[in-house]
Formats: sequence, C-alpha cells, structure tokens
Amino acid sequence: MERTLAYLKPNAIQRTLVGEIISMIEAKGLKIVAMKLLLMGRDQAEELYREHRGKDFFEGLMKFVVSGPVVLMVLEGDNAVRRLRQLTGSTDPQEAAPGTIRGRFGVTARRNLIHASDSVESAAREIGIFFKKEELIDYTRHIEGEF
Ligand code: FUP
Repeated sequence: MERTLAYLKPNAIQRTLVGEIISMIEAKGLKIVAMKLLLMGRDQAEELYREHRGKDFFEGLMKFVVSGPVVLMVLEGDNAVRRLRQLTGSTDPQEAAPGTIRGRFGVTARRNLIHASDSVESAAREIGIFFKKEELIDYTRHIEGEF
C-alpha cells in the first residue's frame, strides 16, 4: 500500500474546481487519509520544490503557490503514486491527455491545478513537510474490495 501527496493549487480553489477534482480522485479509488486547507508558507514552498531552485521559473512558481489557499491531501492505495500521476497528466496542460485533471481543466504549465508526488521517496518527504504522523487517519472504507 502506497501513499502520495497531492495538493490543489491556488487556481483550483479560485476557479471553484476543488469538488470536481476531488471527485476524479475518489472515482479513481484512491483513499483520502489526510486533507487540509492551508496557506502555504514560502519556506514550505521552497522545501517542496527544492529540486527546481535556480531555474528560471522558480521565483514565479514560489509567488504562485503562496498566492492563496491550497487543498492538501495524502492519498493511499496500490500504486498510488503512479495512479495519481496518470490521473494528473503531463506538466504542460497542452500536452496532457484529455481525460486527465490537467488535460480537462489546465491552462498553463504553472497554473496546472494540481501537484502529485513523482516517486514513493518524494511522497514520503513531501508528506512530512505538511503533515504530522497523527494527522494521517487509518480507516477502512465500506466499499473496500468492491471495486
Ligand atoms: P510536475 O511533476 O508535473 O508537477 O512538474 P515539475 O516537477 O516538472 O514542475 C513543478 C512545477 O513547476 C509545475 F507544476 C509548475 C512549475 N513549472 C513552471 O511554472 N514552469 C515550467 O516551465 C515548468 C514547471
């Protein structure tokens, strides 16, 4: 069982797409084990995107992700990392497949609506930036086994 971090970026909240995007995640069978609305701090944003430090889009990315509240989620399931990345689609929405979140709603590479961890290792690190262990809830869904 894997865990991954997703967060809905400020433009998803501004465009009132939170419900639709979470519906797509739920429909995919991924289980929400933690969720919160948060105004991301600059320090958290820099830590999350540390591999991009120094790139030409870094400063713009920082300003965008702290510009308004985001919805953070920890999702659990078999191959959760890969399944969420597939559902999210390519970074540039113009390249993203039509059925993906970015393919359906995305406009630009920066304002691409959702972040999804790219590996199990990144997921563990990224979850640690935003959640304490006790905020992750262990529970069983009644529909478990019926997918
Ligand atoms: P992804 O893993 O698909 O979220 O994409 P990356 O890790 O490559 O990029 C992280 C974020 O950087 C993107 F979600 C948005 C931002 N970005 C830009 O703002 N401009 C770019 O040209 C590329 C990425």
